[in-house]
Amino acid sequence: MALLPILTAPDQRLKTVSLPVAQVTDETRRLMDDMLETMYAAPGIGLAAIQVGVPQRIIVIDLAGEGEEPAPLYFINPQTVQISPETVQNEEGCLSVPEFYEDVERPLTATITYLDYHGQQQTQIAEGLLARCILHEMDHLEGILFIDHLSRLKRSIILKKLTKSRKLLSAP
Ligand code: K1U
Ligand code: ZN
Repeated sequence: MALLPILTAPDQRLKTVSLPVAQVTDETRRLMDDMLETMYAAPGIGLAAIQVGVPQRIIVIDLAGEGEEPAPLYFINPQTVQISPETVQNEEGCLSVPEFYEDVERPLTATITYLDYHGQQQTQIAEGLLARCILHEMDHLEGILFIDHLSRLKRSIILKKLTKSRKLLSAP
């Protein structure tokens, strides 16, 4: 397994619309294993393949808390079949927007279909944090970041700060 570098905004590759996976192969599984290791190391609770520069419709998630058994979830080619009209506002972060946390309004529940680790068709009915995390990661597959749900002013302040800290990090 390998740790992969995570792209950070305003990297334009994060705006890519990812492509469906044609077939779930050992290579797909190796990528998902590496994504999971990268996500645990960050640490985070979710990761989309585009965040490690791979424009494929692949998501990994693990909501297990510290001291709990790992509970990895793998979603390939996820598709929303139902979202609740009821929405909730809650704080989100993103490994591609490091150190910023903001409230985002999202549906309370979501039902999705997807292919699992073995390429089998599955359905997930998600609520609360799992629904939020799945919808956040599915946004990544469309090239959308959580800051795109904020006001233009808030987004531009965050992007300016990220650009500044990136310049400071790359300065000799
Ligand atoms: O970058 C990402 O897409 C991952 C992101 C997922 C997410 C978080 C919160 C709401 C929706 C989606 C993160 O994992 S940010 C880090 C984080 O939330 C966290 C880190 C360590 C422990 C617990 C949470
Ligand atoms: Zn994210």
